[in-house]
Amino acid sequence: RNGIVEAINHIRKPQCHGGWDWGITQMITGFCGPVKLVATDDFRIDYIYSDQAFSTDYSKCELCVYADITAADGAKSTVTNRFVIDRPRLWWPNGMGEQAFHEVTLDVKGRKIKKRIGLRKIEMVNETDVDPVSGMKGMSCFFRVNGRAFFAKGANWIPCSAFENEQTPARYRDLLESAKAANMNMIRLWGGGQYEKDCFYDICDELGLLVWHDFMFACANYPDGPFLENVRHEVRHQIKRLRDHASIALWCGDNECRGCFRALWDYVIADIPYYFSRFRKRIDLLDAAVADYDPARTFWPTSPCNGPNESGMEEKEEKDAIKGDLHFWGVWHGGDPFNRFTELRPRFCSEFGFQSYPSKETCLTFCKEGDLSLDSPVFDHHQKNEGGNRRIRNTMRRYFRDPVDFDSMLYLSQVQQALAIKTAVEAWRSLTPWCMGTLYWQLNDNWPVSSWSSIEYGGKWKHLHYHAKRFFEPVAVMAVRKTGAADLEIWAVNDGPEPVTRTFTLEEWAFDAQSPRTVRAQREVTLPPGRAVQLDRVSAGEDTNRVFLSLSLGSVVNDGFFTEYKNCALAKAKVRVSSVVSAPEGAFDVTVETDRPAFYVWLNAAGIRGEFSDNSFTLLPGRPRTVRFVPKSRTGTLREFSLALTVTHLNENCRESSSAPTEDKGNAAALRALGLDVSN
Ligand code: BMA
Repeated sequence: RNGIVEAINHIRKPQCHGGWDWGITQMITGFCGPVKLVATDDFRIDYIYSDQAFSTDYSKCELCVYADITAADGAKSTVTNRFVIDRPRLWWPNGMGEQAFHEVTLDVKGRKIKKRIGLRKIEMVNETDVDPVSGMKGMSCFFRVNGRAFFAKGANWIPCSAFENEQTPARYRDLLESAKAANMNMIRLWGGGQYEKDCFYDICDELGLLVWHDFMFACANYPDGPFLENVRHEVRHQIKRLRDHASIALWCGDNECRGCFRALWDYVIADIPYYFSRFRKRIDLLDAAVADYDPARTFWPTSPCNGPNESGMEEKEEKDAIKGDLHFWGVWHGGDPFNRFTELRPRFCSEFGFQSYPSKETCLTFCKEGDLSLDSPVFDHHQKNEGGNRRIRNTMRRYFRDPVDFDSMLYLSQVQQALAIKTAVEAWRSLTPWCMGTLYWQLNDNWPVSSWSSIEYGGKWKHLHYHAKRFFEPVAVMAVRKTGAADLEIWAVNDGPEPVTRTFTLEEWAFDAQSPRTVRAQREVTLPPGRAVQLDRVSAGEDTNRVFLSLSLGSVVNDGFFTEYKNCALAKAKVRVSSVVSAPEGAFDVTVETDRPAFYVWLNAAGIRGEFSDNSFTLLPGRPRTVRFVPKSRTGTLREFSLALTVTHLNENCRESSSAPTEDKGNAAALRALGLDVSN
């Protein structure tokens, strides 16, 4: 659990070293990163940083570069130079344009230092408004880059390894490239971890991944007094060190330090005004540091909060989803069903998550075959959230029939995690532009563990990561099933700056069919930029457990279910790999086909590092799919790859039910005939 090491909040080191609900307790101590002792009788360059100011149409940028210099006798000075850049090439986040850089060279007495700078203006927009649904006063929470508002799509980042020597540039690059490959444009650097190594920010700049940057405080009650004096030096250094990274979107005071007051400590509840005033002192100090050392960036007091003023830092309740950022843990910690996500109207959800197990390959890095059981001590040791395994298992009963064996348990846990997060993101993207951000918890792990991550320790993508790639597509189509509704709402969203026209197709399929039962719609639709549009509303009538919808919008596909999978009469599909051929650069093209609709079709090349271009998808009869496997390390032969390749799908992993599905339509029709309500 969090904070096993008592009073870790009094030590300025990554707070998760003291234990976290996904992390090993590992109080490593010592220098972090390279250490140099440099002798000089001349001077030292402490920091180089810059300010950017744009003309209203972005045709001019005034760049002011500063260098803080300390002479050998200790005298300090700041050297300044000003440049005006006409028609600057701008830096944009992933999916919005290029990541252009300018090189700044500082030359002091022949000692040259080069720095790469991205020119761009980033703003956090907080304007009061009224929720058209509840009539309550809300406050927007979205980012604008170079004058363009955009939907933030991404995940939370924790340290990429619990072991300092494993935090290699290759590991950073692999994880961040995976984030970009999943159409993300923002990463939240979470406050219980560490101010990251330079390579993290360099890669984020290069890939166009914006960083919501917490200061490193999390889920604790921090001291005031001399402790804060120490903090002042820390944040001054970090801000000056990092502020020139184009990727940093804002500075945030901490993770959940305000939110924890009631949740964690009785002694705090007994005197909230006192503890709030202490919290406030730290937040004020951080606020002032940002104003002094990086005035162009927004300071966000704590995540989550309603906004950047004192009243915004009141305790956040669920009704406050309509103001500022939100951490929503009703699903998972609260045990709520997945469609609870559809009941909220968040402006920017910066945390929400659902756990799964790692793949068998990753489990076998810490477990023997014989210990592959939820109750074995070693497997349980790699689950740090109390009751986590129970919650995964109980949730499975809500949505799926029993897994057939332990491998299926691992598979289903990843499928249900993907389903949970997909439900949330699609519902919230359908609220665009009311909602303008979803950052799920969490991108990565810091050791092999059962957790909320979409990428396993070692880099392997879980089902969720493939779904993220699809649910974060810039132009997306989705079926939203709201709590209590029998109908599916079909929505489309276009994140780009221009309207787009695509062919929208809506087919209804029976689970045992070989072709669609009906094509309910097929038409050209034009989607305006930055606003979700409802395309249809579909009811399955009496057939909720016999049919599903297949949606497509141009090349983007999705599907819609009217009820839980366990209620559906899924067919015994025969999915087979029909061909494997070598592709350029050591890749392989794999074609799969099926005789009946198959869901969460999962390709795996055990023991070969690499990812498929798509995976965990729906496969329809008569529509073979070809996906490319790109290896990440040594390329195997076609034979080796083919031997390692396996394919499975949902129905193969669930126990068949000999009884009728639980929502028996014959029965429901009979009840309806008697005039009884069958909706519950
Ligand atoms: C969030 C995070 C972490 C934690 C996660 C899952 O609130 O900020 O503290 O790991 O929940 O419990």
